[in-house]
Amino acid sequence: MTIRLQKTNLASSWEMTTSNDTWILTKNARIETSGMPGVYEANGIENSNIRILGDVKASGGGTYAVSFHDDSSSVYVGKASHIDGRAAFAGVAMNGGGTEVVNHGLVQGGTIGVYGTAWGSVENHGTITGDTGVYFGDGGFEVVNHGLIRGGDYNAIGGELAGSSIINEKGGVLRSLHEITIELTGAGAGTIENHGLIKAPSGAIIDGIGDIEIINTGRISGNVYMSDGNDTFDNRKGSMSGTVFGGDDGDTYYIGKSPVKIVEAVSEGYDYALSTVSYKLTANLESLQLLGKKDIDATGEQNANRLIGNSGDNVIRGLGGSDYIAGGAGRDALIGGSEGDTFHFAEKGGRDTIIDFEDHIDKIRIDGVISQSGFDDLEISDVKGGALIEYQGGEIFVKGMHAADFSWMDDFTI
Ligand SMILES: [Ca+2]
Ligand SMILES: [Ca+2]
Ligand SMILES: [Ca+2]
Ligand SMILES: [Ca+2]
Repeated sequence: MTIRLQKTNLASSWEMTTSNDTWILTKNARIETSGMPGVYEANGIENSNIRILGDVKASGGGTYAVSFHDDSSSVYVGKASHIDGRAAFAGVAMNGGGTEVVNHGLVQGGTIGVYGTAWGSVENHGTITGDTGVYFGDGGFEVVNHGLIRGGDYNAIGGELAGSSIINEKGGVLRSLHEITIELTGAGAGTIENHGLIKAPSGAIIDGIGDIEIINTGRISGNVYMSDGNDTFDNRKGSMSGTVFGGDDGDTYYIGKSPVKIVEAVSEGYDYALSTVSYKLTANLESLQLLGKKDIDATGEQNANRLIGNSGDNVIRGLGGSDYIAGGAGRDALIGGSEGDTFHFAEKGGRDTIIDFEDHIDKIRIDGVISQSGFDDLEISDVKGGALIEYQGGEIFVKGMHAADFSWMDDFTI
């Protein structure tokens, strides 16, 4: 490996003409070109390690300030450096897969700040701007942002979802001035982790038909559109000021202290909420599970829901629809609401209370009681205010019922 230095100013392209070498544009050197790239790798050259410590400026619609052609090359942009492609197509353009940009300075493109024709990675500690900030043509790319990536008329980050990962670290800002901040397209699965700020005038994140996983421990300001696919939105440690639209298929929401507004339409799949705080299902979410061991409450919506308590003392309300309710461990209060509900009890069920048991309409299901003979073995007795069912591992106080009211056929199910 040879180290090649460029220490003086150039008014023509600086060309990488050998593979596997390190090319350094030193701190006070400046390259300025018109109609041709400022820095570029010649055809067939690969594995170049390009370090830009000075400034590069290129102008001309189709060109780039810095471009390289083949796999496994990388560009490092120093803290004091300015790669100015504002009057060109891109600040940095990468052709081929496995390419890498590490930016500590300022990279600007007219159309795209950092442009990958295939897949690669961008690690940004400085600022990247363009009409689109960072764009990759293929999936499988990675962006890790500690600085600012800003889009103008288009996205801050755009590309294919499949196999891609975007991590916005603490202190990092992703924003678009006029468009959706992150736009991922196509099928497959990919992830966005936000520990910083994602800000948007029109929408923060949109993905297409694929399965996106969004983990937010920072702040998202703007709507999130997860569209088709089995998507996940985890907001347990973050905050969110827009609305999350789940779109079609089965979506999963992790809910924490900070409230999230969720929109699911009728017939948009079987959707799950898992919550560490008391939570009421938004319309058209189907399942709610309480997490942790705190004494928190779960409330369903007007349709059939699956409602699962945690190990604390929970109040669980099904509301309308035929709900399936399981309090789990702890002393739970269970309220089925209208229509026929099923109350499910398992081992270590604690002492639960069914507040509104409707004889012949609601059903009790106890793990291990799978036939009439098992039912006959249950201890059912009259106590003050209702009936007490004792089973292996717990007790159920059924308010307003008498022991004689219970029959295997009408009140139990397996
Ligand atoms: Ca979806
Ligand atoms: Ca649904
Ligand atoms: Ca319900
Ligand atoms: Ca419980």
